[in-house]
Amino acid sequence: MAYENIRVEKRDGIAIVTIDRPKVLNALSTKTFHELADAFAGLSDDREVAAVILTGGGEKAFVAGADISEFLGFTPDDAREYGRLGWRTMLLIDRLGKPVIAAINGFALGGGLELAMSCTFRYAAENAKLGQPEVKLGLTPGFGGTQRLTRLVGKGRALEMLLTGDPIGAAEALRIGLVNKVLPAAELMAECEKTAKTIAKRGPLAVRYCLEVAHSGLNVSFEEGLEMEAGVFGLAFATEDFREGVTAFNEKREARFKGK
Ligand code: CO8
Repeated sequence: MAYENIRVEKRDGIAIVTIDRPKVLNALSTKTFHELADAFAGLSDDREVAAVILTGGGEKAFVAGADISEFLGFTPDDAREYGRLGWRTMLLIDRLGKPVIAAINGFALGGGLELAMSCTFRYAAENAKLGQPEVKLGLTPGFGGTQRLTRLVGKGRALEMLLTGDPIGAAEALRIGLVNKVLPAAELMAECEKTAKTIAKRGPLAVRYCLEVAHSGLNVSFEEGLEMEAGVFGLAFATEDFREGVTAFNEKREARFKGK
């Protein structure tokens, strides 16, 4: 599939996906969602890619939300299908089986913040503004915002953002745990790449198991979560990567993992 609204670059075991419609602050049109879904399905199966960075084109925005220009033409059915396309794409990113780092290089509003929250974790530029402004449009978040924000920052802080619709700055996002790091804009991508490359050096299966258990463990009791962890711990012992990791440690060298 040839892309019009996104760019995908691959180098050194990582992929960089850029939503590239800077004229409309990278707003998420139906076509953009289809392209993102296609790209991430491909990255999920791509054994050369260990980690992904997701960012926005231009200097101003990560993503300023769903593409509002499409809304007034939507029938209720269209709106439901658009909503489904959005949350399914974000769930695909959330459950990719490899880490996706959001590089928030400006506005992350509405669907843009929901997209960033569907990533594994987030680094932000100092100029970033993050918010769920849907109530200002007489709408609710439609791509998981009410669920992911409450889980990430707690119910009280999430509801303050959801009900006022007002954005917060990068420093406040860091303080409440919505982003993991704040960097000068010029250093954001380099820092994301550094972290992505660090993860790319780790055992790919172990990374995937960590992601799986962290996700599934949130939906079960603590004890069941511990059982799941024990399950993948046992599974790791059946991998070549585990033998290589321990052998490399004993031989005081870097491990060469194969993802087997
Ligand atoms: N959709 C479409 N176009 C947009 C969007 C958007 N979300 N955001 C900005 N643009 C366009 C502007 O219309 C403008 O276009 P033009 O130059 O043709 O007038 C261009 O991008 C530049 O924007 P501004 O001139 O407004 O730039 P400013 O720096 O003055 O302001 C803001 C930047 C504050 C980000 C401002 O653009 C803004 O408020 N944007 C809208 C933010 C917003 O409300 N986002 C949430 C949208 S709703 C959503 O994401 C979830 C809906 C739930 C989906 C449910 C599915 C059924």
